[in-house]
Amino acid sequence: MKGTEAFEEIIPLLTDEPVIHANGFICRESFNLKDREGNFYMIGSMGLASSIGLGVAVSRPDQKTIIIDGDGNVLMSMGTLAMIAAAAPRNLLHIVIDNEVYESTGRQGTLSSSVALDDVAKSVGYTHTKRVTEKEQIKSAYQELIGKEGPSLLLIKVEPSFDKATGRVHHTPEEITSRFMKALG
Ligand SMILES: Cc1ncc(C[n+]2csc(CCOP(=O)(O)OP(=O)(O)O)c2C)c(N)n1
Ligand SMILES: [Mg+2]
Repeated sequence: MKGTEAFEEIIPLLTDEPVIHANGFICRESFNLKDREGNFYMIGSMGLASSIGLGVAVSRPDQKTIIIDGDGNVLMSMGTLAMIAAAAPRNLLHIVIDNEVYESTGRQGTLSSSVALDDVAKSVGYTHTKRVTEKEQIKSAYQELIGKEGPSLLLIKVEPSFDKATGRVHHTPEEITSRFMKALG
């Protein structure tokens, strides 16, 4: 499955959840397919979507919170997996689009080809983890995990295939922050 196809499956499943996106193509794909006020786009700072997602989940315990992360982002901030597991927000679903490369910067290989990020999450204490490799599996895996008490991690293995022509997020960081806070209420 291509990265874009993974987003095409996930986006229709979203309702009013805050969704915190990792930088690079993760932000750009989601923004271009469907911009939402509840989308926080982490522009530039790699590895931090998971920390922000944890903060949102802890401060809004009655609201499901979703992180859409990349394998390179997760590897850069692997300690945040442990912090999420220790804080144990039951309302957090952490989705990882794993293409085994830093696609946004030229497809350099990442360690996720030999380190199973779902196993790492399970080892540190995520309550549920699931790995999918086919786009047809995404909807049921998502629905299963969103219905359970987290923190949960859905690892989606994709081909490195994002389109370089995909436009950039055109909101300023200030706009992203203020509309995200408004959407949170
Ligand atoms: C601290 C820091 N280091 C490096 C970069 C450059 N950079 C931006 S996106 C990216 C790759 C992210 O990889 P991944 O999370 O796997 O997402 P993908 O690009 O594969 O969708 C890199 C290295 C950055 N923005 N910030
Ligand atoms: Mg990647």
